[in-house]
Order: sequence, then C-alpha cells, then structure tokens
Amino acid sequence: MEALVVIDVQNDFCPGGALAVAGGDEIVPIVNGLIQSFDHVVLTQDWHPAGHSSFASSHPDKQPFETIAMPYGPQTLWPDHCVKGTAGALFHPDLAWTKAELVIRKGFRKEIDSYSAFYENDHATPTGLGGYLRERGISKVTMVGLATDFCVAFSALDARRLGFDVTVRLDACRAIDFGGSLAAMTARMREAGVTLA
Ligand code: VGL
Ligand code: ZN
Repeated sequence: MEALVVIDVQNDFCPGGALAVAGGDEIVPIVNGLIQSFDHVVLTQDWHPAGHSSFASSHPDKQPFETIAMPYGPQTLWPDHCVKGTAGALFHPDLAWTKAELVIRKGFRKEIDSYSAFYENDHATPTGLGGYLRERGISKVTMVGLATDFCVAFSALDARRLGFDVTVRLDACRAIDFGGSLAAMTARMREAGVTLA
C-alpha cells in the first residue's frame, strides 16, 4: 500500500509567513490534485511552543540562519515560526486537507527541533510515523511540501533508512535554499535511493 505524505504546507512557510519559502503557495493546487489521487494521505504540521530552542530569538546575540551547537548536533536557527495555536501554524487555507487520515505534529519539544516526519533532530527520537505506516501495511510513500531542502529531505532520508520505497515530487515542493542546501540535500536524497520526480 501507498501513502501521500504532505509536509508542512502551513501559512508560515508561504509568502507573507514568518519563514516564507519562495513560491510555497504555488504548490497548493498540485498537492490538492495528488491528495485526490491517493487512497491514503498523511499530513505533517510543524508545531513549536513559544520560545522554542530552534528560534534565534531564544538565544542572545543570535540571528536567524546562524548555526549553533546543540547537544544533538548543529542546529540552524530560524525566525519564530509555526508557534502552536497561531494562524501561522495553520495549514494554507486552500489546502484540501479533509481527506487526511493522520496529522502528525513535530517540533513540539522545546529543547529539540524536528525536521523529519519520522525522527527528531537527534535522529533517534521517533515521532511514531514509521510505526503507524508499517502497522497499516504501507510500504511506499510519495512526499510533497515545504521545504524541499529541510523537512521534505530529512523525512525522505529517514523513510529510506526505515526501508520505505520513497518518491519526492519536486514539482510539488519548494525550497528555502540557503548555503547550497538545496543542491546538497538533493544529492543526498538521490544517493539514498529516493526517486526524484
Ligand atoms: C522547516 C525549518 C524549520 C520545514 C521547519 O518545514 O522545512 N524548516 N522548521
Ligand atoms: Zn520549524
């Protein structure tokens, strides 16, 4: 069985949002078409408490897009975004999300970020999505959403690591792309056996 996994199509990642991804809203009609065509749909939602450790504002003298050392490894710092319960954390208003069978929230622990839909940024703490998909007999996932070079890429790499057959539909993704992140993560996905379509 196969599922569509829609990553973080939320207001804060769309133009006008706190961590806007260029063209982030352009994918919504494409994603909606894919939602129609899949039998099983899962959504992820970046969902941070105020004062999250991935926010530059939580660290004195730090600016967004700087990197700091965290106990679990290097962490890029971001503008405050997707604070749980705020308008920025809601799905894009045109996203046709009602068909989703599961919404998985991530990044809700203050002291650790979670790009991947499967593991937090220590690459060890599971979100539960891997077990959910496996228990439902889903072995193949197609991923779309925001941002290609962060949450989509880390989700795709972890899905491969867990043995899923993984396709990323690049036409239904948009990237943050700073410091060569898009090229680097695209290469890593290809090396890991992710089908880039
Ligand atoms: C994301 C940075 C911080 C993403 C989430 O959805 O790609 N990127 N939080
Ligand atoms: Zn985030």
